[in-house]
Amino acid sequence: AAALLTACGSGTVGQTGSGNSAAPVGGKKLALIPGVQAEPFYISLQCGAQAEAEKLGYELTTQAPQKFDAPLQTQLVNALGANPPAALLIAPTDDTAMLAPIQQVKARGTKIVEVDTALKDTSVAASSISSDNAAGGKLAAQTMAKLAGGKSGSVLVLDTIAGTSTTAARAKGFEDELKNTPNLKSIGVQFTQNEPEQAAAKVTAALSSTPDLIGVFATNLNTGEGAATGLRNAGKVGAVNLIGFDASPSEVEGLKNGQYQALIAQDPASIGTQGVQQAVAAIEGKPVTRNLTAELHSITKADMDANSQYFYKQSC
Ligand code: T6T
Repeated sequence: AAALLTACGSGTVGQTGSGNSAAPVGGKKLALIPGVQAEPFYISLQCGAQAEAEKLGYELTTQAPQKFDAPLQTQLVNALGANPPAALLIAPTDDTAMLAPIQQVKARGTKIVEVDTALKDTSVAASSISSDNAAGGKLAAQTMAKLAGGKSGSVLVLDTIAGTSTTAARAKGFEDELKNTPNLKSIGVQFTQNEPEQAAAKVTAALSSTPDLIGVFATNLNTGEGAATGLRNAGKVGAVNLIGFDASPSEVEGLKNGQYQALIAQDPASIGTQGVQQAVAAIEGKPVTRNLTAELHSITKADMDANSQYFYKQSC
């Protein structure tokens, strides 16, 4: 786990208009609480945030839960405690369950910036920065249609945990767009709890219940890794098209060796950079943009070398 956050009550930051009544808090301290620790998407996001914080003269401390799990993340939010940071950048692991703990931090004067995922309640954060996840799902469906090349068949969508705003938007964007390709039919969205083993088991089950399975859309890194395992175990690599989201080192390796036919890569470093910029603007009373997006890129084996700048990092 990352180092514990330390508090600094000596700052002279100004209050800005988001309704906080508490005294200015946190000095030049920013806290980042990603969705899960030791995971290339959030590591890359942290790298972007760290570099920008240093540039702007702020100190960023990161602490991430061991699992993508709302109770574990709540403990970290609560641990910000009586000495909260000037701003909290957070990827809420549940769009509803994380509302109360985040609101408590906000009530002490901390500015809230959502990075990657978001709460359903849009009144809490000063700013939200994410990929356009619905557009990412749409891009995945268009890529799936291209890969099928007019062939008919069924498609499975693997989501993570109900209440994860990002993957839900990807699944919905995919399903909505797939309706424009009459030869492809979705057999529905299945949840994996963000566990590769569950994703592998869902693929195994779908292969036996749906003989015309032609494609799988895995809405994030873990679901993709599990789906690849499921296809490998059944000897279906390449016969069933697998489109993954994200571009972790293992997914990139999988694209290279034919386990994935395409990846939709996000730009997590840019989400981190923009998150810090918005947090600092909110702290310093400068104009803040409520919603910002980072770019997405569909990458196949054929163009992967030209797109290597979008691959995620394991360390900064
Ligand atoms: O896909 C990313 C992130 O955008 C999503 O919210 C959760 O899963 C990842 O971190 C990948 O594991």
